[in-house]
Amino acid sequence: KSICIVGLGYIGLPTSVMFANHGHKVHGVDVNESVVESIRNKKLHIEENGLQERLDAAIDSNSLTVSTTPVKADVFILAVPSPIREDKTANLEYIRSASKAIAPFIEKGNLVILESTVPPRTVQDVVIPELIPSGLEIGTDLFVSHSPERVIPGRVFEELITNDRIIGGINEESAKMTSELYRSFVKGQMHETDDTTAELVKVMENTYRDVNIALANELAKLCATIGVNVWEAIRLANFHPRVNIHQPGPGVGGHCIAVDPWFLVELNPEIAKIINLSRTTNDGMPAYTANLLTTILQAKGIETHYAKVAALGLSFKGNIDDMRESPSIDVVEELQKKALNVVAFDPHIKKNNLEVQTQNMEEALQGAVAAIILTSHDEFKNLDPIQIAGIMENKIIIDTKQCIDRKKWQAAGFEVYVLGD
Ligand code: SAJ
Repeated sequence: KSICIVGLGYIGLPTSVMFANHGHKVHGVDVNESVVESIRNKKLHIEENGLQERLDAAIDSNSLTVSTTPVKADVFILAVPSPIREDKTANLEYIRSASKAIAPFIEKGNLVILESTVPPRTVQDVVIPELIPSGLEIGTDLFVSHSPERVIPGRVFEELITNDRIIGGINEESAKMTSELYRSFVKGQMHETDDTTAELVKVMENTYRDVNIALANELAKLCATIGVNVWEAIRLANFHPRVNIHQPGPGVGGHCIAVDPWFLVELNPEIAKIINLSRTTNDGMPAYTANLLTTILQAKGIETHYAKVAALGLSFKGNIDDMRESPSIDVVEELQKKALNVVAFDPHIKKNNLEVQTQNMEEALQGAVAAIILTSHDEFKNLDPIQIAGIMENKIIIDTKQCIDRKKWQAAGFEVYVLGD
């Protein structure tokens, strides 16, 4: 089939190369010219395991072309962002404009698939109205579905292939056509349903995770007051066959879990109380983390005003390069509000997006009164405390992800503090 994919980000690009490497002719579209230019030259603007070789193969075999405008195709896939506004309501403008952009290229018999995570009813209320100008009868001449992406950054290709897929068609025929298409590379099961149910299912999955993480964070705060290590307690509780408590941390980031629950709150804040509270709990973790650091320093009589602190990790979680909604940035800001001099380092974030960022870890640690680990990058797990000990002002390390070997660090003379302990 010929497939036109709109949006070449964390989902659209991997999906494009997968279809291109599985017998389809793919045209990728992005409004950002520099993104299009770099993909055309086989240069990646995002980091994802296995993406480079798959992109090389797709471009070299001519099965993937890219530009800033859509082309005619059998299938159109929308993989554009659906962020929230300042007031926590969904901003569906990218979905609307992508739908509008493909409308002139649509012909009889085509299929339009929305992959972006969206509030329930978006296909009905936002996408379909933009497709009506095509003049085609929706459901008989033009088929529409929602098949939400469910892959986890870092393991995108593995999950694209093995995860089950939710296929929400506006009618059975739309769902069937969509299942058949993804069958090109999906080994998991296809679960066909209607479009609005599929929209809700995806948002529910991420909300479940957010609420569960909020519970873990609340437990972490409680544990800290009674001298129990929450990580150990959660590990033990999870041996129960029906318990799966998630992990605490400095906050919840990324473009999914920190965003999607608001779509449900927006539906009815009076009803969605636990969801709302969980979002607020998780959003409060950066401030809690910053307080933890200053409390430790003050208890040791260390002057915090203008003291240098090394923040290790800026991406929203370990081993990825994505800084969207990263709690690390909020922790840095909270620390700055407390007049600390923060210098941040992240081996995965190449560009200097933040003023406080350095590309050199030693520069971050040099003379620091403490270091705080905010993401569980392998590079931090494997740090050699003996090397670091000499360059810091105090041997104090705060581990918000319980990712370093406490005994090894203690043996090197460090005082190790863990969030939720
Ligand atoms: N986090 C915790 N504790 C945990 C797990 C995560 O604090 O136990 C934090 C992470 O550090 C990170 C944030 O939550 O800041 C989100 O990380 P994540 O690994 O839970 O999820 P994402 O955002 O990378 O991907 C999620 C996945 N959803 C589910 O697992 C239900 C993925 O499958 C979705 O495709 C993706 O959202 C998406 O695009 O919606």
